[in-house]
Amino acid sequence: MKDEKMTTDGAPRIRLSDYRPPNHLVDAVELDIRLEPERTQVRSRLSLRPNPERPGDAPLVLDGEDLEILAIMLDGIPLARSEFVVSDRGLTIAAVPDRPFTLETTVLIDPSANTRLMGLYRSNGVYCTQCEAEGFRRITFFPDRPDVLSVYTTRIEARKSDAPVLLGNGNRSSAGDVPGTDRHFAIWHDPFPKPSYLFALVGGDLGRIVDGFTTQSGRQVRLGIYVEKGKEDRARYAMDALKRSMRWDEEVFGREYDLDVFNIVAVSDFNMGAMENKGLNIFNDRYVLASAETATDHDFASVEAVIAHEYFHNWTGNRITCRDWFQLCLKEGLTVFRDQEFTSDMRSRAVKRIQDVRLLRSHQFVEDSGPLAHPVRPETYREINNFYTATVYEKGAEVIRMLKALLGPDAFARGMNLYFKEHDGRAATVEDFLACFEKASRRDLTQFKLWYSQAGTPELAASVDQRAAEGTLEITFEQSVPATPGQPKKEPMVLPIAMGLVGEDGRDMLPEVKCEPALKNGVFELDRQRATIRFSGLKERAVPSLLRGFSAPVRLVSNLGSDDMLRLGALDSDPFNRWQALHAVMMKVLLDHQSGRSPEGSPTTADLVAALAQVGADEALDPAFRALVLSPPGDTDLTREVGHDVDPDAVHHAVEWLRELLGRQLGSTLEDIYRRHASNEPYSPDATSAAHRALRNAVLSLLVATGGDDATSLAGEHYRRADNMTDRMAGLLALSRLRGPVLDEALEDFYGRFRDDTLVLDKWFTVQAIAPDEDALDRVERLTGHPRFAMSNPNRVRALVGAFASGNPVQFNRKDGRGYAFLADHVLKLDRQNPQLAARLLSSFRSWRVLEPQRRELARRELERVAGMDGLSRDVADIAERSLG
Ligand code: 0A1
Ligand code: ZN
Repeated sequence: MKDEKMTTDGAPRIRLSDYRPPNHLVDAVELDIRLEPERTQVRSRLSLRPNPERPGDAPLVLDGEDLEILAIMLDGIPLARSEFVVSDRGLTIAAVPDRPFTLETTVLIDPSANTRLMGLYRSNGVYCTQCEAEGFRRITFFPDRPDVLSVYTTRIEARKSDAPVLLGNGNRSSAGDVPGTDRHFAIWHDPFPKPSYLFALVGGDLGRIVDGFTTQSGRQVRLGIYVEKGKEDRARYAMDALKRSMRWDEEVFGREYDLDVFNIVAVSDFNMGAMENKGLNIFNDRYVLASAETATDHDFASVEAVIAHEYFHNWTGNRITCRDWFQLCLKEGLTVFRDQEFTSDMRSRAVKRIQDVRLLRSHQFVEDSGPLAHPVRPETYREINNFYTATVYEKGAEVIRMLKALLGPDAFARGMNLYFKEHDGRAATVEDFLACFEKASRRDLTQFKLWYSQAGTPELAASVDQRAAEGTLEITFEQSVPATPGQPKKEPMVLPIAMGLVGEDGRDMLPEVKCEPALKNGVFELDRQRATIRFSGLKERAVPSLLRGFSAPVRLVSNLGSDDMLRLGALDSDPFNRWQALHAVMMKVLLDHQSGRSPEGSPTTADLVAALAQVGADEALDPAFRALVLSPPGDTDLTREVGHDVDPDAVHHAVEWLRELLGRQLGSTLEDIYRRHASNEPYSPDATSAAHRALRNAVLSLLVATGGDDATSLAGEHYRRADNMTDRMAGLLALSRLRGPVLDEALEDFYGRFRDDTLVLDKWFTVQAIAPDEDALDRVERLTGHPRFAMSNPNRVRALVGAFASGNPVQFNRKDGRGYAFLADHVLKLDRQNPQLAARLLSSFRSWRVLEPQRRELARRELERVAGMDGLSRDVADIAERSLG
């Protein structure tokens, strides 16, 4: 394969403000693809016409990469060499008719050599495609940009023995044998105009399960999930999740499926989670395959969420797509919001919110405060692959959530319906989207739009002044948005602050008091830098519960003391804030420990332990919620809170100290919970059963933090008795913290059971990569030489190298800098093969600037070493340069 050797200096910087409509539109695409492992032939016939929005003499510009040209014909006549220009980026034909015309091209591509996993490639002998964002140009010449929507007809041909299954977008219109050969074909027609990034095909020898779905208007849809043969049973949960997603989208968003077929294919080599190609979703198999023996509860929940996410894209992304890649959040933020809502309805809303906020803080807040910070809608990029980020996805979803909070559910629903109605079949922008909500709510969203353009996590300071004798309480809010790369100065944003007042017995006092200005649905809108809200007529001391449900993605700092926080932890009717308050007190205790104060015997620590015991043991509460409460902050949480000159050893030490203290001081409560929540029932992945396991396993993790022989025998027993992967992994993780021969035995046992199961073996690699002991790096280096380790499989690389770099902060940030050098070496090695994955790994350096000076210097050197290499991919060069910038 020809590698694209280009540094970012050579790559154009693409700007949102430079957007121009395409010179030509493509009404129809007919493809004829003859699959061969090394020489696949792609013939394409494009029905083109000049775009009325562009000047008449504009040249035809088609993207194309790594294509070997066999023929080019315009309106049926072969073009002479002098009539077109080919570069390593595409094909330009200067003189084309000023009326509709056809262009036929024939090219050869090599799927077996495609290690980037973009375009057409082979994974485990299966032909599959990945075209988002710019992969279609690696299949044929095309205006490979999302604002060119076309109707596709695809003929796929392959040797029958190689690829008995042939799948494409849309509905299958015909299929048959190619007479006189060992080959067969299938023709797929997709009636919905779509951009090229949603094109897909699959050819392979796959097993499948089938099912059906009747839509709300009574149409029958055939559902198929294709997996490696022998793994069909493991796809049943995904099928169930798919049907529930289809029903939910009808009931909640009024969206019905539109084709006769919906297929999902699981492949084992995939750069991301999954892809929403029209009618033919292609998945990383880890988000399809799940069984009690091989998948944890967390894996089951991820399968459900990713199946839903990709399915929901059919409306938010496919029927309405993005005008250009700057609008990525238009489909991603909205679709994440939709999948979060789906999970909230399927499982526990409060638990889902807490999990999402934890993820937002540990990924997006970290990204937003470092050198890779960018707005939800970036304004410039060099490599779009590097913008599939927590900011675009997760903060993008938060923006939609705030929109709903500000407009209320009815106006939000009206805005969504208007968007579906007005933009169906089109490529839209964030402006188009917001205009629908302005119309539906009659509200000006100009200031709200800053959420799309200003990077950085706003800080919200709340100063509470309570005068009990006068029965008043005032809260002064002040916001500030930190400077981020390229954005030194920020405007005040509009922040929806959901709040309540919690009385001594826990009741909500809002209805009994006067409030100025009045709250709208319990929400105070802060739309300037500083504002005060005043409550009067309070008959008793109240504790304000601020930012309920995490109503805005900000860092809240308040002057409430630990006593008030513990009251919220015990009594707040908002479960998110209950969790948040207890978490905040744990964080305070950790920070005290960090700064050399000794909180072991402090009243705050004693009260915290009592509060955790009470919530932990409260059988009236959802066990999944209790599990979250009993999961103290980790290294990444504390690092974020410390914020500068971080010593990862000290951070780790503090985190371990608190876990050990809780394990010891909550001992009997924890043992009691551990016993009560044991189950004799056979495994079921449903949310209720999973909640009990989550609680028991959170308790196990604290109990073993005390160390010693008792801990080892408890963890060993837990591992041995496990009859499902959730408990087995919890036991193994607990043992991995304790080290010793029991762990070695368990690792050997695990390997013996699952040595032939790639997905499960990833867990075995990860457990060893994230154990925080001193030997971690040596072990990880050794494991890169293990016969089952392969740089060509992205899941495996993420499971070992990625897990070490992002899941083992204390050992990755070793004082001697060896962790950094290890990562840089692997990034460079991988870059020659799979730049997208290499760039993702490199972004593990995203918070190097918060480290103490010695480590900061070591990290900088490694980043500079990477940045200075010749022949870097655009993906890696872009991350390296921005990280240093
Ligand atoms: N649109 C997909 C994400 C995705 C993006 C790029 C890919 O290229 C390898 C693959 C998938 C989603 O949001 O699920
Ligand atoms: Zn998506």
